[in-house]
Amino acid sequence: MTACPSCFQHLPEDRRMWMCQNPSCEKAHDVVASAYLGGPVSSGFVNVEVKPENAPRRWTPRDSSFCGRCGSAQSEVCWICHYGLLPGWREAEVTTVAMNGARATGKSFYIAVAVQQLGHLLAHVNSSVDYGNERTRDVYTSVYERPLYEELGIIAPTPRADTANSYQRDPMIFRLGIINGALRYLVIRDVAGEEMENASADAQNLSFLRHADAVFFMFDPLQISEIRERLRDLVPPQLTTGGDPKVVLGNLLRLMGDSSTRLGVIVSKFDALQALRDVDDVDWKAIMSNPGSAMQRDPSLDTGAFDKEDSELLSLEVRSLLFTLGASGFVYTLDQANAGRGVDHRFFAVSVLGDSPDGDTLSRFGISPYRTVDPLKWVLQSRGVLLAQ
Ligand SMILES: Nc1nc2c(ncn2[C@@H]2O[C@H](COP(=O)(O)OP(=O)(O)OP(=O)(O)O)[C@@H](O)[C@H]2O)c(=O)[nH]1
Ligand SMILES: [Mg+2]
Ligand SMILES: [Zn+2]
Ligand SMILES: [Zn+2]
Repeated sequence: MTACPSCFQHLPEDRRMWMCQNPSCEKAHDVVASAYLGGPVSSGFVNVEVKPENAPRRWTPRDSSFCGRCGSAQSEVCWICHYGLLPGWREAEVTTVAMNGARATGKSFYIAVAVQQLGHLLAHVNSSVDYGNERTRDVYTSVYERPLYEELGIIAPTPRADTANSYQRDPMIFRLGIINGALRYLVIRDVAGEEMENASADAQNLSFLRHADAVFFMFDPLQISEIRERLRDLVPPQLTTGGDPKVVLGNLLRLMGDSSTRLGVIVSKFDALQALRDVDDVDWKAIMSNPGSAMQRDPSLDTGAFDKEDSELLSLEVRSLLFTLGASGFVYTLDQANAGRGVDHRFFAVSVLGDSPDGDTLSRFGISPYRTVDPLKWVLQSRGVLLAQ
């Protein structure tokens, strides 16, 4: 059983949908695909096949299908949202991750750097990261990689899904190779913080949040004015700050409903908090320079296995750090969600840069990521891609 790369729902085993992809064949407005994508979509001629009631238990659907209009070979699309599937997708194992958080919390920077770091991680399991399709190559290199690594600048704010031709309507599909006996893919969907700050609970184009294996929620410590104030002389001021994380978390939890998606709560821009070592405040100095703390280490790329003990220790430390940051209301919202049952969550700390950007250019120290792959290791282990140690 595998999931759709776009709506993240499990593809039903007993039915298939094929669609004509011939660009010169007739197309019609597709209500379902438009609702899932958040903008108008036209689709080609469709054929469907449903397992008959008297079919043998091991039913094999036909392996090809042809357009009733132009006769060309069709390709399979998701039964639910009509998004195109890559050849062989049903035989592969996919891990799905959705980003979340307010504006300017570091979601797009995270994707840019985490994908690079994932390559280093997979070397431990004798594999590597590749683009799953051309669309992913185009979007990842032009929107994420080039601005950050070549131009050493900023990534433009992610556009809302209802912006014309918004690139983030398409998931980014990465091929992780054959690991533990199966071909693995990782799909990452970015979102616009602007959209999450004002999200309505029935936004169908965000329904993938309910079905992801994990949602990564970015919490920006520089969003807290007291922290910004303390760091005024140490960290260059940011160009934008996003909305209240508690409000965005509330919107996310409404969108997720009672789903069992796990939530990685990531304190981003951790380099800024590490700069608190140098402020004239005994308490912060002590918290940020305790040599026994998991926050002082970064073993994330030492092995290809997920270190459960390190992750649990770090999670507890980051949780108490959030209290020190005055974000107790945020933490209690997680504990009390789902009518008091809480959400399955874990805390992380990452810095993708290792140092603060000055305005719209990166620090001359370049990019030295800290614990960036930790959240990915967590979700990949939950899907059996990586082992636990
Ligand atoms: N100090 C520091 N700053 C960071 C880090 N990551 C991101 N930033 C800063 O945060 C800004 C916003 O990052 P983005 O990744 O574009 O934020 P986003 O969450 O994608 O924002 P939207 O697309 O508007 O939702 C960047 O321009 C950087 O200045 C980090 O690790 N450390
Ligand atoms: Mg963004
Ligand atoms: Zn789908
Ligand atoms: Zn056709």
